[in-house]
Amino acid sequence: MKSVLFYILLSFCTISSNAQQWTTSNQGFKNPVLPGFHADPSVCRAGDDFYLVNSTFQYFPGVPVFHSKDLVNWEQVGNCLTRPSQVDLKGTDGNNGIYAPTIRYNNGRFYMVTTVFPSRRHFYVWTDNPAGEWSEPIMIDFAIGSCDPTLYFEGGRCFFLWKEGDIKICEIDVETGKQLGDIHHLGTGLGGRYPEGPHIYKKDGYYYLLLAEGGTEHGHHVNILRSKNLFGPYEPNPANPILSHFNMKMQNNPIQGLGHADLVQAPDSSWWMICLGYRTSGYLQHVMGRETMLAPVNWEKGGWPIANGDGTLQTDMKCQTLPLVPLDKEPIKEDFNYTKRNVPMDSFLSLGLPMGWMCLCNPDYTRYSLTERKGFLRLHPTTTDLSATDSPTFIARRQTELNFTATALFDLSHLMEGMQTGITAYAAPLNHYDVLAEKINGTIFIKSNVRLGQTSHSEKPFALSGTRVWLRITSDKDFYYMMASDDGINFNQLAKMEYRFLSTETIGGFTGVMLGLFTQCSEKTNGYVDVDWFEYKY
Ligand code: 6LW
Repeated sequence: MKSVLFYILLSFCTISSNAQQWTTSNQGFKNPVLPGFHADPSVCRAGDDFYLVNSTFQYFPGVPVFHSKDLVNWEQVGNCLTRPSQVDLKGTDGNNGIYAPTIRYNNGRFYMVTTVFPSRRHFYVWTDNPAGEWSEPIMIDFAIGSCDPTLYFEGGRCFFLWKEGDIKICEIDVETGKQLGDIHHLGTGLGGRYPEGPHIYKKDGYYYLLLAEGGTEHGHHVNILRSKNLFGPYEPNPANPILSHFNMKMQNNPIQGLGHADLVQAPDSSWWMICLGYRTSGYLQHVMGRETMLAPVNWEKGGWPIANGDGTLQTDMKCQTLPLVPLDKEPIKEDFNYTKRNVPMDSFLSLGLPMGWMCLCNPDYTRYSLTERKGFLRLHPTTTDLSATDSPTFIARRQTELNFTATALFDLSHLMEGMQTGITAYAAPLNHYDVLAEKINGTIFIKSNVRLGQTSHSEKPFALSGTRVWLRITSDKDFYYMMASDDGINFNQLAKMEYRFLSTETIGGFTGVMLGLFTQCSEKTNGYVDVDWFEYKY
């Protein structure tokens, strides 16, 4: 009897350990693990710590660095590109700037490799402390073109892979970025459009080549190939694609466009996939950009990796996770207190802003201050306005949920004639919904402004009697509502606009809606505005 019981118990344990990712008794997690515009994720592990980076295009500082112990809870600890000397973003928009990065850890050192558009120059930066400043860029001079570089380290050697028509690989000197040896061609995957986002992993005597195909839209998917030789030929997994929502089963799932993945092994030897996808609203359109998702991977010895059982994933993931290490909840209200950081003056982080706030292109730091008036964000205007493909006085954070309310309290005591300031749901220079204050002939007016391509429309200006105003943008997933209040209690709706005119499907580009604070002026002035706080509720 004892031995029967023993075998029942043993077989139960074997089943549950083989299928440890798929049992129902586990805590689960929610996708996306990084909501809002967190595109092109790449992940690496150093000891018990995971680090993740994303592309940032025209935004500065570039390439946020996130840290996690469990792959589910991520905290931004820094940025790879904090100094203008590292990257020139002048004149970039959501189709340009910093494209897909890869992060890798080798021999105590972290590397982040990426491409800057429109010059299409590949470069990498390195650090021994991912939460600190990263090196000046090391340029890859022999491979100019296209995008999606990655690094593969083996036995003290470093290989650079990138997409340029097909997937190419070449050994480099990691100290200098110089070419060592010939360029080898690894093919174009399985014939889907835009084979890209390559990464190499070695496991059980095979080199595995992970590739995204289908373009970053609805047809996006992930394939995997393998070879006994790093330079190929690579044979495809018969079960490709290993990740895709471009199928009938997932046609009504809110998550679409799954692709651009990276794999990582946890200290307990479980495998995980990080990838991008986006949450659509009606009409298969999305406004929040491409977001970072997580899937468990079952990867048997000598076999192919299987992502979440059938290559699909859910917002509500019912699987076992690593032991969860939850973070403090992000504050709903940003009070704009200065955070002192031990960084050089030319680092954006010296401004002392909370992580996650970004400017456009290479900002002039003197226009942003948390120290000129304690507890306030002071914004100095410029004649470069929000519709310029340049660096207006604009600072923003990501929209992370379809239903949200963002409110900011402005002190307009120093708003000068010809100045405007406000809050905006910003998708691109010619696609943003604003609520703003402006001074005309000594009177402050509050109004909504909607920019839709070549059309600009303003609604319902009202005269403000004091110098304080609460400006608000809220969304119920179908519409954005632009609102204002002179007492912080009663809000007037000034305009309502469809969300889909800010969607990627309408305007193109690779980013998502940012919620920003801005100021601008028709001619040079010494006026400024102080923002007391910014609140984001969802
Ligand atoms: C990126 C490519 C992609 O370079 O979109 O989804 C491009 N994947 O890999 C821009 O993010």
